[in-house]
This record gives sequence, structure tokens and C-alpha cells, in this order.
Amino acid sequence: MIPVRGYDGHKVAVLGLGRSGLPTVRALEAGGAEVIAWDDTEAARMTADGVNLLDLSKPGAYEGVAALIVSPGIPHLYPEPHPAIAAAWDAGVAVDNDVGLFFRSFADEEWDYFDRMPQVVCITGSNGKSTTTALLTHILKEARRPAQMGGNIGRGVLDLEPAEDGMVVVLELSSYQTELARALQPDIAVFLNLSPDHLDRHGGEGGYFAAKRRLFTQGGPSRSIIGVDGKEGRFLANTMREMAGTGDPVIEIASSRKLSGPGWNIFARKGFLSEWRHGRQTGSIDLRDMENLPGAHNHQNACAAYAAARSLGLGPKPIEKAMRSYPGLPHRSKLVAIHNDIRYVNDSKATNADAAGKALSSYRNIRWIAGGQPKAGGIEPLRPLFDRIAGAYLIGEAAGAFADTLGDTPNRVCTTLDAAVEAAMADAQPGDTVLLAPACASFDQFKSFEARGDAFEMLVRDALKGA
Ligand code: UMA
Ligand code: ADP
Repeated sequence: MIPVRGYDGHKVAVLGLGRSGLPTVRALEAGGAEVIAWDDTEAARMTADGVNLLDLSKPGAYEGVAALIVSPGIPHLYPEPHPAIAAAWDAGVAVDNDVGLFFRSFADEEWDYFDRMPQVVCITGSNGKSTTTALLTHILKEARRPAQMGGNIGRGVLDLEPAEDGMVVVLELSSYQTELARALQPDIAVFLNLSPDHLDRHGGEGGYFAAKRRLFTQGGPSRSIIGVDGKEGRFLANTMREMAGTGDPVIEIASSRKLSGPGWNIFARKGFLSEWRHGRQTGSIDLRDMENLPGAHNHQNACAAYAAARSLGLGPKPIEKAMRSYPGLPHRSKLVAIHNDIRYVNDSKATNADAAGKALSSYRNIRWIAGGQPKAGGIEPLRPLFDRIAGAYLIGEAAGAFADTLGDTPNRVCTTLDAAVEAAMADAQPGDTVLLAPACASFDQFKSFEARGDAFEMLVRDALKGA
């Protein structure tokens, strides 16, 4: 745990008692703060052992409170601010999150005795954050650098261990987190890509990009690693180069084209990663047989992790060796089983159309299980990939709309995941891939995308047991 500095003897309020909120309460208390906390769900309040509970939406709740710390899943502005947040504004109380507290608290007196300063790498973007975060952490650990990862990847940032000499902390940050944090000071910041997601929380795509951009414009990293496959990345790279002036403040990365600019560039083409610095090739890696990094999208992640590892002083060879042993993450293009020449793939983390599109691009003859809580834009952008679909099995709130968009592409509204898996397995022919890549959030039917992916894997395994 990282004890929070700056609130010793002060009263601090915490809203949300999940993976972010509970460690925040403990870390504030460890730093000497008096904490009051609230969660709208009774079950969460019940599990918050020993936490001083107070409904923060009630009048007078903020008397004597220095700050309100909000969990990322709780709307702080759009579509509407949570009433407890609006009440904090009215009471003149500063609203922050655990990431802001982390940056206030991470450096401590111990650092004066370190030979090598700890560094923080922050990774944002619409898709590929977790993969890049896990891959970079794996590379660092294989190179025997002390490293730990946290943030949106599932471990609250204040739950991390205090730094040791030369440690690298790799943080995956969502737009919810970058938008609200009052302090952001990454040494290295990574922007992978941008595609529409969470638009309700940011008042549209411009707000969503602005939230992510804050990591760079507010954070002022000494190195920015920026995916320039899309226009937003190109814009951001241009901004950061101007802001930072001379040297190599920016590494551009791409997986859709060769980069030939004058600075430091890393790109993947036809399965090969190439590093060029000031017109000279300085590294190359064959990514083609890296089983746990398949497809152009994962090659983008590999370029980003490579760029960050190079920035941290690692050489191309140790990076390549570590990439080969990268074990992958659950729920991302994970092969669950092959039976009768039918592949079963769990890509439950494909919670938006862009990510689902990458999964669809990776296979043919797909029995596609999709749907859930819809995202803006639906699956219209995936139309060019519909010829890969042998049948779609639709679940959740989005099922009807997805069926309308699919039109003549064979599809069936199955409503639940059990029914969809049963129907897809009954229809699947040798050579087919039964793919869970929902292009939706899970929250209409599941607690999380992990619970959805676990349920899929269990249904498949149970069915195959009897086969
Ligand atoms: N809650 C309320 N009132 C509300 C809404 C929620 O009280 O109006 C309470 C819930 O009852 C619950 C708590 O707030 O007890 C949950 O807070 P949360 O949704 O912020 O979830 P945490 O468990 O704290 O997890 C959060 C991130 N969740 C979200 O951003 C939605 C986790 O990212 C992150 O791993 C974790 O902090 C540790 O940093 C998950 C995620 O889905 C993986 N992220 C989104 C994504 O990747 O698309 C952004
Ligand atoms: P995030 O943490 O940003 O959600 P993940 O690494 O967990 O990213 O991957 C989420 C989903 O997006 C997976 O379904 C995966 O197939 C897909 N994906 C992974 N990397 C990329 C990328 N660079 N571009 C687009 N899609 C990606």
C-alpha cells in the first residue's frame, strides 16, 4: 500500500468502495487521515469492514471535509454528476481520485537513498492498454528490473507497493481516471489509439479525447510514446513535440504503415517491428510467431511496450526474448478449446466495436456471440467484416439493434449467454471459430467482462465434457 501524503489529521471523504475505493480508504488512513465513505450499493457497504460510513449526498455531509475521492466508475460530470459530487462542488470541497493521490504520495524520503530514481509509465488509449501494460511489466521483470503494474488493469493504484531502488511502476489509466486526477506526473506516457467508447461519460468523442490528452498536456512527461495510426495520435504527437522542444521527447509508433520521419520511430509492418532513430535502423524484431501477440492490433501494443522498454534503457535483444515468453492476459483473444476442428475463443474484453472488429479480423467462418449493454454507434463500423460471420448469436440489451444492423447476415436473438453458446455450438462446423467478442459492456447481465468471459469458458467446457 502507498500511504497518502498531505491529509494527515484531515477529514477526507471517499465515494465508491470497490477495487479503487477500498484501497483508497486504507491508504488515506495509513497516511493519518480521518476517512468517511459511502457506496450506493448495500452489498459494497457491508463488505467495507471498519469503514466509517456516511451518505455523502445528505445535507451537511461535507462539514470539515478537505477532499472527496471518487471511484472511476461513478459519473463525475456526464451524463450527470453523482449527487454526492455535485454536493461536494456546492460545499467547495476539492474532488480528486486515487490516481491524483498516488502522484502526490509516491515519492517519499526513502528516495534520497536510491541510486536509480523510480519511474512511472502511464498507458492510455481506447484499446490495448491492458495488453501493453502487462507486456511491458513482463519485459521489465524478465530483464530483472523491479516492476509492478496497477490502475485500470484491476489493482487500485494505492494498493501498489511503495517504490524500491530503480523500480518502474506501469499504470494503465482509463479516460475516467485521467480526466479527474488533480496530479498527473508520468515520466513516460503512452497513447495507443482512439476509437469511440464511454461517450456518455465524456459528452462525446471530443470530451473523451480531451480526457486522455490530459495525461500529456497536464502531465508533462519527459517521453511521450504515441500511436500515430489515427489522426488524434498524429495531432497529439505534434503538440507534444512543440511543448517539449529539443531532444527526442516523442517516439511515434504505428502498425498500419512505415514511419520515415526524422525523429525516433517504431513501427510494425508485415509482422516485423522496426526501430529507426535519426534515419538509422537501431532494432528489429520478428513478431510473426509470437502466439500471444497475434494480429496488427497486438503489434501496435508490442511497438508501444518496446518503445517504453527502450526508453527505460533496455536493449532490443532482451526485449525480444521477453516478448517471446509473454503469457497473454485472460479474456483477450484467449483460445479456450479446440474440439472437432472448432476453435472456441474468449475475447470478452472486446467491449466496443473497434476491439470486436480486431477479433473478427483475426478469424473466418465465425460463430459470433455478441451483444450486452450497447455502446454508441453499435456495430455499423463492423459491416465490412460481416462476410466472416457464419452466424451471429445475440445477447443482452443490444440484441435487437445488432440484429437490425446484421440484416441478411445469419443471426439469431438468443438473449442470454447460455442460449447463445448452446446455439452456436449446435451450428458450428469443423473449421469454424466460436468467438465471444461482444462489442458491448457486460453490465446488463454480468458484474464485469471477466464474469462474462468466465461464464463463456465454463459453458463451453461443460458442453465439451459431454461431447
Ligand atoms: N458506485 C456507487 N454509485 C454509483 C456507481 C458506482 O456507489 O453511481 C459504487 C459501486 O456500487 C461499486 C463502486 O462504486 O461498489 C465501484 O466503483 P468502480 O465502478 O469505479 O469500480 P472499481 O471496483 O473501483 O474499479 C475501478 C475501475 N472500474 C471502472 O472504471 C468502471 C476498474 O476498471 C479498475 O481496474 C479499478 O478501479 C482499479 O483501478 C475496470 C473497468 O471496467 C476494469 N474500467 C473501464 C474500462 O476498462 O472500460 C474504464
Ligand atoms: P484495454 O485495456 O484498452 O481495454 P486490452 O488489452 O484489454 O485493452 O484489449 C481489449 C480488447 O481490444 C481485446 O478484445 C483485444 O482483442 C483488443 N485490442 C487489443 N489491443 C488492441 C489495439 N492496439 N487496437 C485495437 N484493439 C485492440
